[in-house]
Amino acid sequence: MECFIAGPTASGKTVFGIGLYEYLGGDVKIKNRALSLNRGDVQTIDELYQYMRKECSYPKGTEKEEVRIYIFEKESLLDTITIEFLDYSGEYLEYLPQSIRDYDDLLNKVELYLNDEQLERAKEKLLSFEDLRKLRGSLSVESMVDLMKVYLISKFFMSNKLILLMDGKKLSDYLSGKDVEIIGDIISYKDILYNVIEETKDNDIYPEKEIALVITKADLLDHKFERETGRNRIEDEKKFIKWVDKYLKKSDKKIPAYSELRSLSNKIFATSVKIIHSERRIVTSGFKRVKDWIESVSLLGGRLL
Ligand SMILES: Nc1nc2c(ncn2[C@@H]2O[C@H](COP(=O)(O)OP(=O)(O)OP(=O)(O)O)[C@@H](O)[C@H]2O)c(=O)[nH]1
Ligand SMILES: [Mg+2]
Repeated sequence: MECFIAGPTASGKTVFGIGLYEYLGGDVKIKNRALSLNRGDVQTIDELYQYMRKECSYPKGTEKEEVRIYIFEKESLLDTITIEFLDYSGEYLEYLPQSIRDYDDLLNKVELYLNDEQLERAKEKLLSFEDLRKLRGSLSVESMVDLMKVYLISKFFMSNKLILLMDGKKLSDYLSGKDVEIIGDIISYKDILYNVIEETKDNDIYPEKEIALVITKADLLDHKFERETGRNRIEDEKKFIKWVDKYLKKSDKKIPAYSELRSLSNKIFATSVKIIHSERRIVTSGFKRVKDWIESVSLLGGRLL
């Protein structure tokens, strides 16, 4: 099974990826690799995870202009689950619907850099991590960005499972009337999925897809949720999801594109990866504590994957 995690800048991709990594960890052997398209070495998910355990803080955000890809794999007797995500600080998602519609123009721009096989794959929207790994180093920044779009579109087309992150911070700001950025993100997702579904429905090279929405940083909504309902998000996750759903579908804060997005998605979850501070210091030791940070990612892991 191939999963792809998508999310706008700072939506929590890295932290969520680390949470899933931890969830899949344990005794299972995990392959993990990372690729930076415009720098030398880059930390793997495992290194970021170890950093988080040791330092008890979130890993640094992706620097401007930097593009990294993380991939990790869990093998079991039944299946190999591959999880992949792209870390970047630009707004790729926003332009993606247009890039899907004008895909031929995009192909024209990168054609020059690809060998025949890679070009075939790019045409079919099946460009992979391995392709990018081989192409790295031979590209200018501009063509790298174009190639990234081809790769990103490919992931939307070829993954079995798409995990779309909705930033809980933006959601919280929206519900308290401070910001409307979340609307743009929801519209982008909806537009991307419409395009992908339209193009893949009569085409059997692409797998059927399961689409999961995940509200990240859900702890930032805890206060509002508890005040309004008297409930606790972790104890009552279903109620929490319903509460968010109702806001975005029915209240005066509703976002029309959200209803459309929900109708295209199979499931919705909420997660948080919270650093636990003890009274005087940040707790730094022990696996159990790490588990606590990623409580709700672990909880949903079994159902998400
Ligand atoms: N409260 C809270 N904050 C979070 C959580 N997850 C992430 N954050 C915060 O959001 C920041 C960004 O998270 P990342 O996982 O780096 O997000 P990203 O999408 O990978 O960001 P870029 O790669 O920089 O675009 C973190 O540094 C934290 O400050 C969470 O579950 N709860
Ligand atoms: Mg990141």
